[in-house]
Amino acid sequence: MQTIVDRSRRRFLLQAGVAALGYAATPGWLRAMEGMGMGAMPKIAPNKASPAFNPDVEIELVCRPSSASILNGRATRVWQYFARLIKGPENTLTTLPESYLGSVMRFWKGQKIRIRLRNELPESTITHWHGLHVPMLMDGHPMYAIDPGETFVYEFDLLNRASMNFYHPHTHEATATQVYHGLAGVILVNDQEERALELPSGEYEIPIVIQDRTFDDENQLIYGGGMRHGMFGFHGERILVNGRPDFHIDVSTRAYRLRILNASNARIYKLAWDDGTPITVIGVDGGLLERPEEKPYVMLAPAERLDVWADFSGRRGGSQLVMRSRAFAGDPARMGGGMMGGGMMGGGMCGRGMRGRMGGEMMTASGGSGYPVFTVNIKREVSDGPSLPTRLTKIERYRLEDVANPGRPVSIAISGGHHMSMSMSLNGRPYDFNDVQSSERIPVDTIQLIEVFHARGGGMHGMAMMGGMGMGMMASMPHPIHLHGQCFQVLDRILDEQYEEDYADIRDGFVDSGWKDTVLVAPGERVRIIKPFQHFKGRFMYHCHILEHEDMGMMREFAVE
Ligand SMILES: [Cu+2]
Repeated sequence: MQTIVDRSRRRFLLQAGVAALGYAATPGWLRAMEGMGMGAMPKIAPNKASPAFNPDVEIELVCRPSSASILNGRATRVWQYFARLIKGPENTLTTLPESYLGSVMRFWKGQKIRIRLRNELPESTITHWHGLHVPMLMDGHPMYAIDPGETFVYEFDLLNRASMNFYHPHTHEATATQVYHGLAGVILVNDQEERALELPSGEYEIPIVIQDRTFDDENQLIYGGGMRHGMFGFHGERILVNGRPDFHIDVSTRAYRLRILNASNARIYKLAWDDGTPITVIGVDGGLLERPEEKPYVMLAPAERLDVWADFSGRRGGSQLVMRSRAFAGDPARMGGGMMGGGMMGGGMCGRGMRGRMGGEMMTASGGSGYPVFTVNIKREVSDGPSLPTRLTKIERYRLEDVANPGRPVSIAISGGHHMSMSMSLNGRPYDFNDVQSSERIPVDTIQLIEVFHARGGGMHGMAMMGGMGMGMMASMPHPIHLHGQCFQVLDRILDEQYEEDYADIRDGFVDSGWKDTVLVAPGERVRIIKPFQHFKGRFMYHCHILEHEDMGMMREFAVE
C-alpha cells in the first residue's frame, strides 16, 4: 500500500509543479493513464558517496525552477540543471550562452566521475546519462527517483569511446514534462584516438541542441492540450537551438564540427542544407564512423546525435547557409498538430474535426519545403583550416555468427493505442516494474540479435473508438527506440513493400554504419540490431524516445543476469 501512497503523492506534486509553471490542467493522456494499475515502483534510499571511490571529476548538479530570457519581453519559467565543478579539469563544464540547458560536460574516457544530483524541484526526479555505459545503480532507473530535498550520488568509470551523450530526467511518468520544461544537457566524451585526428575544436566545435516549444502570450511554456499529444507526442510551434529562438552561428570560411543532438520530446527532423550541399556525417550516437559519409539529408529522431563536418571554405563573406528540416511523408508533427506557424494549438479536437484535419494534412505532408532550424552566417574569409580525414576509426562489424541467439531474436514489437485507455506498449505490455518476461532475461556478457518492428492489428479497436481516424495512424508512425547500456549496430532494415511510397521520402536519411543507442523504426520496417550486454547485471530500460510514449508505457526493461 505504501508504494501506492507514494505514487499518488508524486502525482500530486507533479500537478502542483505543473500549476506553478502556469499551465492549467493535467494532460488528458496522463489522466487517462490513472488507474491503469501499473506495477508499484519501489522507493529506494538515495545512493551515497563511497569513500573508496576517488573521482577524477566531481560535479554538483542541482535541478530547480528558474527563469530564462528566451523570447523578447517577459522571461520564461523553466526547470533547469545547474552544474558546479567541485573537482577536475577546468574545461569540464561549459555554459551555453543565454540558455536554460544544463552545462556541457566534457569528460575523458577512463575518468572516474562523481555527480551529486540534488533535487530542488517540487516533485521527484532522477537523471539518466543517455549513451553512457554504466551500472544499473548509476543509470537513472526510475526506481532511484529522489524526492525534493534529496541528493543522489552517481559514481562511475567512464567506459565510452569519444561521443556525444545526453543527460535528462528519466522519472516514472514524468520524463516528458521535466525535459520539456528545460531539464536537458550534453555530455561530450573525448578519447586519445579522436584527439589524434585533430578535428575542429574550441570555437570550431559547436554543440547544436535542437528542441521545439510552444509559448503563450506571456512567453510561458505551454504543454499538453489533448489526446493527440499523447498519441503522436508533443510538438512545439517554435524551434529552439541551444535554448534560443532563430539560432544562428557566425563562422569563418573553414571547417567546423557541429555536434547535433535532437533533444525534442517528439519531433523528428529531416535535416538538410538549404543550398543542396550534402551533409558530411562523421559520427552518430556512439561516436565516430569509420569514414565520413555524405548524405542528401539526415533523419534525426529524438535522442539521436549527429557529428557533422561543416566546411564553409570557398564561401563568400556575408553569405548565409540554412540548416532546414524538410517536409516528409508521415511526419507525426503534421499528423499530431503543432504545425509550424499553423496555429494548431488548443485541445478538444476529436471525432470528425480531427479526422478532417488530419486527412488534409496527410495529403500535403510530402509537399512544402519544411522549416529552418538554424542559420550559418559566413563572417570572415580565411585561407587555412583543417581538412577532412578520410579515415576516422575502426569499427568491428558484428556478424550473425557473433550472437548468442541467431535463430531466436529478442523481439521488440511496438504497439500503441491498443485499448481505450490509450495505453502504449512494447510486446503488448505497458511498462510495469514487476513484469520482466522470460524473453527479456538476457545472460550477461552475451551479444544478442534483436528485432524491432511494428506490431500488427493492435490499435484497431482503440482507434476506431476515436472517430474512425483509422488505426493506420498508430501503426504508421515512426518510433525512435532507445536501449540503455552499450551501443548496438544496425544489421539491416526490412521493409514491408506496401510502405515503400512514403519510405522513399526518408530512406536516404539513416546513418546505420556507426554505433547507435537509439534507432528510428519507420512504418512498415523491421530493424534488426546486434547489441552486446557486457559488464553489468541488473535492470536496463528500453523504450520509445518520444517522451510522451515513454511516459504512457511504451517502455520495458531487460533483466541482464
Ligand atoms: Cu513512440
